[in-house]
Amino acid sequence: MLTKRRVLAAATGMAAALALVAGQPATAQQPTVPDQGFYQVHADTAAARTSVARSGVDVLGARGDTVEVVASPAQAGRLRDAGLAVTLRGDWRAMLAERSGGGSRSAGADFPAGDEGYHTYDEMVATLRATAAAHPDITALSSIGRSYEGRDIPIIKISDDAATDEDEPEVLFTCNIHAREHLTAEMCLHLVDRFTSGYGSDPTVTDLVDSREIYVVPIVNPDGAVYDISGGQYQGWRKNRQPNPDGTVGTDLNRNFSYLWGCCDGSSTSPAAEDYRGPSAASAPEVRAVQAFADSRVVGGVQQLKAHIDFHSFAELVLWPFGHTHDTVTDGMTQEEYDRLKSIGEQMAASNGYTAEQSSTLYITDGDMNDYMWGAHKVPTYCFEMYPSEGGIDGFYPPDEDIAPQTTRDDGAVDILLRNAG
Ligand code: 0X9
Ligand code: CA
Ligand code: CA
Ligand code: CA
Ligand code: ZN
Repeated sequence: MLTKRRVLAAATGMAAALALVAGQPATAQQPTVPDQGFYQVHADTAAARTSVARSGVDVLGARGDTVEVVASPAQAGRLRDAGLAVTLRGDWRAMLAERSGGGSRSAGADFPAGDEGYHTYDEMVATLRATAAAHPDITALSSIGRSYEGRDIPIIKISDDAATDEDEPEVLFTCNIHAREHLTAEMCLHLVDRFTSGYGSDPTVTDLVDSREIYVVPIVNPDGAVYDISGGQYQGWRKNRQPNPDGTVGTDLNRNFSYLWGCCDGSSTSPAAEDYRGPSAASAPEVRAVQAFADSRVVGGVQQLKAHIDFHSFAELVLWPFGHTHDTVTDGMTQEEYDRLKSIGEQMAASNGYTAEQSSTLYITDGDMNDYMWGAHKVPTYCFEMYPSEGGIDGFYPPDEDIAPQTTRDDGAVDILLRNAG
């Protein structure tokens, strides 16, 4: 696999560089444990995966029995002391640099050379404007609010007679809440393209646009997404860019939502952690914007949103709530509700070939968007972890040639959700 080759190349390059610094041939060098290592951890129960997530490491992805993490030598040692099998796969920084073409980049603030097919934040805004101009009757472009650094968070509505709030099931798609998950922004832009350019020619698209009100937020975390491609290489950034009092930066937006925020040891209180929940529920402006939008769709006491997907990467999973508990039936979830969420989740996974499970089966989280959408608003909601199924650094940065096949792959699943809405 390309992934393995890249990992090896990065690890070898690192050893050689260290050897040069030491003035010795690479062969004389003992393997050096990187400051930030990329590791695979064997964790074959949800409890073990949750304890990995809680250990302070940066969880890149988890699927089956393997959790991929970035860890310091001390963190890796603590995981080993806890009895877990931990395998070093490479130097995270070196792998990021290698994936970014060794620092060479295209002009301006674009993605690294070779990946220009991805949309920057500015390109995303321009694309939405062009789409709205080309399809004025079936689109309405606005913003749900501003990021910490003041960027608009655009939302586009797609429906027949889009300027009018009609009595049709409303469906929300959100993407790129985690900065480095750029493939998801492309997923949302693909939805926008498909449901506008296909209107009037593709019968499925036409029917769904006529009978639904589709809302798409392509980049929930614009500051993080911009930061992640700054400085000449991919940064591996996850959180937003809000400063913390201790000098670190960033809140994990997907731990900052108001429903049972911080309830269940499914997020960190440490500002440096990649899953830092923030100082208080909805302390992040990006989270407040999403929550305010969901609140705004309660019309006459009735929530108009009837379905939602929050796109993430990677692991190829369809996840349904709750994430804060392993219970199926619990406060805010009846057996009937659970069965329906599971049934539609399994139908969508059968369509795109992902694996379907309750989100807590992956690991416990609290304050994520899906628990909020269901817990606070009773909106049937899913987390899609997109391509690839595994992959270390490449997991977040698949080549731009993968955009078209991996976004169209979810068309059938998206249609299932839209048909079942309401
Ligand atoms: O941890 C997350 O926020 C999501 N995974 S990611 O690797 N994209 O960061 C998964 C959230 C789903 N909820 C639970 N697993 N409980
Ligand atoms: Ca390319
Ligand atoms: Ca309409
Ligand atoms: Ca409506
Ligand atoms: Zn994510």
